[in-house]
Amino acid sequence: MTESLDSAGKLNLAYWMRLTRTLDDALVAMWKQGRGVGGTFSGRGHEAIAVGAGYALGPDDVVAPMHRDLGCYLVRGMSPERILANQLGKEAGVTKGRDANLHGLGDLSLNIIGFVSHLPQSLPVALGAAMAFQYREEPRVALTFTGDGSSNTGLFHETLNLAAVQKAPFVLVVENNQYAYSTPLHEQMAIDDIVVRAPAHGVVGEIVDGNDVMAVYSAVAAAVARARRGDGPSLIEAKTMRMLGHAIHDGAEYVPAELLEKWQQRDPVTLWEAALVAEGALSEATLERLRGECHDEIEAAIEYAERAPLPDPATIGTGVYAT
Ligand SMILES: Cc1ncc(C[n+]2csc(CCOP(=O)(O)OP(=O)(O)O)c2C)c(N)n1
Ligand SMILES: [Mg+2]
Repeated sequence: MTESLDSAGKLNLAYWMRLTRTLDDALVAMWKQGRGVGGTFSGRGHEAIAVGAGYALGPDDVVAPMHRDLGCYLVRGMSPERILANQLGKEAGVTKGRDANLHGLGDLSLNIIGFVSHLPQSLPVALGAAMAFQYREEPRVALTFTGDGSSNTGLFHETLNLAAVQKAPFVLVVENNQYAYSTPLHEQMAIDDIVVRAPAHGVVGEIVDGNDVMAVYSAVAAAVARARRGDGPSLIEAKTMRMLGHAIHDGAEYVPAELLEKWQQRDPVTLWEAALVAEGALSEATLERLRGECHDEIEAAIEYAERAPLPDPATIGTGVYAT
């Protein structure tokens, strides 16, 4: 992957981010209308991180997304139909109706490792994949994400340490969205930038504007290239803001309104669309068409998922570990 993009690539980023926002909005609306089954975690505000990082990977690279990375699932090839069917507990969903959530949205045929609820368990799993690639001498990279809150755990440090010692082809994107559930950043840690934890372990670290998709893409593409060259792991701290509650049942009254207003001015989806319009790469008419296409695509996927059958109750014990 190169670290810059031609105009088609830039438009692709706009498409994936708009599709992500449209699906995210639909999931939130459906939950509020009582049409959703499972827990719904909005990734509003995280679109540039999820899409930019996912887009920077090569086809054979592996990714382990977390709960705000809807855009990463989409950009790596998981269809809105399957995601929606999963959310509605349908047989056609990724987990065949076993987990109506973003949890478990793994599909190794797409090189996507499923997400489990326990944080940050994706870190050692992705590092294991990276070490396997290294051992087999395959030119592949493993990328995963973690939150600011999750970066305070022992597993975060153990993973970075081992990744550095092994010089593993591993990229960690920290989604610093200012909150872990209701706990603001400075009640969780006594540092301003999580990136300082990278050099402490011998890992290359960089801060990026998590609301600027091109910045995320470029930094991740450079980290992926470095990992593929055999130059070891990187940590990218992408600073952003969680624009809704932790999950949709959480109204986030504890977040100061001014903070949300400040970040709303830098909404990652509209920021990128405006940048493309300003540089003449996108006309207002094309932008309207793109938004319409995303809307129609998601509406069709909702219709499909709502009509799709539930799993056969006789299969309830299949594919689960405890029955
Ligand atoms: C081991 C573990 N403890 C607690 C939880 C419950 N929990 C889920 S998300 C979350 C907050 C995570 O915050 P952060 O890492 O900043 O990610 P964000 O949700 O902000 O994207 C908590 C405490 C969990 N999933 N796993
Ligand atoms: Mg957080």
